Amino acid sequence: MSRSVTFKIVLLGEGCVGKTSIISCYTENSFNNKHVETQQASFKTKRLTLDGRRVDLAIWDTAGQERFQALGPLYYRDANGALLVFDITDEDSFNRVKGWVKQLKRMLGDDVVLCIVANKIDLEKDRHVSMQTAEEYAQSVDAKLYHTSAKLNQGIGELFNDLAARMLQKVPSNSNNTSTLRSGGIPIQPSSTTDGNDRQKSNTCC
Ligand SMILES: Nc1nc2c(ncn2[C@@H]2O[C@H](COP(=O)(O)OP(=O)(O)O)[C@@H](O)[C@H]2O)c(=O)[nH]1
Ligand SMILES: [Mg+2]
Repeated sequence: MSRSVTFKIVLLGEGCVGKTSIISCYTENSFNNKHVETQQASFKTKRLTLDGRRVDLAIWDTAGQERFQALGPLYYRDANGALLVFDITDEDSFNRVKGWVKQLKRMLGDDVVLCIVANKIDLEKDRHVSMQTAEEYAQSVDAKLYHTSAKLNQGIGELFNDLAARMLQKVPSNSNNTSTLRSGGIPIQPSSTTDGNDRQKSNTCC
């Protein structure tokens, strides 16, 4: 097998849309009904094999700074992919995604692979953002739309697999880069499903 590649993925979106839940669902196969506020930016890793190539994903979660629209440049820096998450029952959270996309493009240009994630599809009966509205918006910013439920583990594996494949497409096939691929990146040393920081405080909201 050729050498592995590591991609940095960042999650962005309003508080309580399900960012942490999506990561837990994907990396730990777990779901918590309570909102747990992350105290510091942290990342989890996941290893997968795509087209015979080992891919390590470093998946970054915010530390609640989204409340102040104040994610620092370190959070975005060298990200290969970004998930812009909204809650389909909350129109505000969808509108906020537009601001995050602008900020992201300002910080990273057009190189980053964008995914708009419509989460909580298990709450279809309370939907306030139509699929068509979300689809039209995603197309307008050159992003792909995904439909997920972290609660029911729907669409999550597909989302990360597809994102990994899209990021991999941007890598030259003869590349043997073993760390992050964006130029000037901080190498991320992968370890399987580890916390960058797991200091968390139980704190319900929503
Ligand atoms: N019904 C439903 N609830 C979800 C889903 N994903 C997250 N939640 C709930 O939404 C709340 C906020 O989730 P959390 O992951 O903490 O959001 P974050 O602030 O964006 O990280 C918690 O109560 C979760 O249990 C989902 O797919 N469906
Ligand atoms: Mg969170």
